Amino acid sequence: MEITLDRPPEGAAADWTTDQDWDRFTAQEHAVWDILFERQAKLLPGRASQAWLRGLDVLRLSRPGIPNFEELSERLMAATGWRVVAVPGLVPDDVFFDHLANRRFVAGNFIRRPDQLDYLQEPDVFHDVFGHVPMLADPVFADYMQAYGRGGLRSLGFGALHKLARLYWYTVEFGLVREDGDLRIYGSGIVSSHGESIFALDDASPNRIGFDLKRVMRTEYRIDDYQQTYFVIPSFDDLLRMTLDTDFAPLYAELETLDDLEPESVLASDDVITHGTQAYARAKKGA
Ligand code: HBI
Ligand code: FE
Repeated sequence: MEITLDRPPEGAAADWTTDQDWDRFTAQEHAVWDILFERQAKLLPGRASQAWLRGLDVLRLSRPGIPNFEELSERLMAATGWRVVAVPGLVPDDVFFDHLANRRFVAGNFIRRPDQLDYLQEPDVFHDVFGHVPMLADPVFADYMQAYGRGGLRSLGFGALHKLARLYWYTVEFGLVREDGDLRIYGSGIVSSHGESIFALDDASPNRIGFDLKRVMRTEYRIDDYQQTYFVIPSFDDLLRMTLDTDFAPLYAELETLDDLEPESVLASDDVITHGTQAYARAKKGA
């Protein structure tokens, strides 16, 4: 796990938000955004979900470069009632969930360096805004994110955050959806990564398995490399309905009695779309 401070740093409010101070970004920082944006905007038609592609329009602001959150929030607010607020970096779980429950998405107030175009662990403004915000312009997904925030706050009372965090990971961050029979990307961690946008759909290495809430919440994940398993939802309506219709208290109790599963595991009960070779993960381990 990343290290998170337990109180807001100097200059941040009690809810950890800060002024985006957009004028402070340098021409080089805006150029990093533009390079990443162009590369991904070219790659994603035909790969990203229709909902994400439609939502990309909210990012077409009056100027190129890192979006100004005030202008962005105005557009997002008109679409779904969400806002984007700036934070210095990772914020504590309860703070994060409280923002989501109130339809505020927290976005990192910094951008990766030009030598980090392909990989960085901390969520920067490119991951947070390019990856997440287009999906927040979709009314159904916007409601799912708010429901997740409310559920997250409740999960803290059950000591079940690490199980619920797997749901976020395998949907919001690394989810695939079936559209017109094909697999499409909607997870922000995939759409904001050039390499994983190709790997997640085309590579023979990872498993692709039909989404099942209990199964997903048993499954560990890796934060340091491409995923070994992707879970596929039938639609965003189904995802929202599954989470709203589930009583999580008994589910958490049941999960306590079940073993956690390795990221690459495949069960006899799984709806297997691709049984991955895991060649990529094995090569990495041997390297
Ligand atoms: N903070 N800035 C930021 N961004 C996140 O995605 C985030 C966070 N704090 C906690 C957190 N995510 C986790 O609780 C979720 O991944 C479940
Ligand atoms: Fe993210």
